[in-house]
Amino acid sequence: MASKTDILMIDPMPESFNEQLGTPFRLHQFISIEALGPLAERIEGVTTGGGSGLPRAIMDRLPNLKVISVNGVGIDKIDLDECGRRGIRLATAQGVLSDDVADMAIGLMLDVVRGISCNDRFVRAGKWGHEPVVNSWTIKGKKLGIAGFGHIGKAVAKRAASFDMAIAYFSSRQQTDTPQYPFYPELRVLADWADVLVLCVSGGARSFHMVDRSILEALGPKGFLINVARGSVVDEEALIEALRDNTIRGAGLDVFANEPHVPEAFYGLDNVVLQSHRATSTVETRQAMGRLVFDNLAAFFQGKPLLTPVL
Ligand code: 8YV
Repeated sequence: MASKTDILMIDPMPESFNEQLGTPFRLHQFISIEALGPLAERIEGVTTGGGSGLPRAIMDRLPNLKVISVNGVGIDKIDLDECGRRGIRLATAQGVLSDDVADMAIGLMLDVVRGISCNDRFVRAGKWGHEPVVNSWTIKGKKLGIAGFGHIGKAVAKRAASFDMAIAYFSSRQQTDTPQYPFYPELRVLADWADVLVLCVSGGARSFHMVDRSILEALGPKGFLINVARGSVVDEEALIEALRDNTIRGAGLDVFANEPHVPEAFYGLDNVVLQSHRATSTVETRQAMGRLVFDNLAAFFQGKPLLTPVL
């Protein structure tokens, strides 16, 4: 009987995935570098989440690593140069999660602009009937700026169009398949134009603190920021200040710089809606992602092409 290939799981995967993946592979949950011991030599594949990636310290301990299958689309926490140097192949779960992430962006926008979570707290605190009900703002006719116009950014635009919003985008290059949306080559100019700025860019060095104090000032006191990209894209200190002093009106955040740590300063602010990096956390999408993680590994070890390759 052929021996099973050893796979290291950096993030825990659902039980159903373990059963499926466990058939042709031997799965090992990562605990710590120290705990890896002699197993490290046998690991040929890694599964990990986009938010966790594969820290270089772990990668360096896996001399026989051949393939990384990401349970997400983010590859900002994987050393691509080192993968290239060592000939390690890389696949993501691209294509199955864009709709859920776009839904989360729209949900956060509706929530913060219409004050839904804020009013939920008002009702639960028994304030209704004792204190005035505060008005929120209308979505229709507002200007939506989308930073990052890949699959997710375009899925956000498609949804927002049905709210009769004006839509424009910032991206590293103008897209040819969406001539209906104006392209802004400068984020600052888009932020100045927009009432709501949604971040859908990839993480990593190129987008680090792309949204700083000056972009928040450009967005302005009637503006809202929505982040479904990466926490690293936003200077969190600047954002906290901007929410406190009404440099912008509000924010909806699914991601943070140092997850799962969320700066406590956000907790006391009523003009921010917070989520625990769960835009792809639906039963259906997590199943589809898990399937793709498995199929990529299975394809690789059967000598077939990866389904959704990056490298
Ligand atoms: C997931 C993500 O939450 O796709 C990504 O890069 O960050 C999210 O979809 C994550 O991959 C699960 O760990």
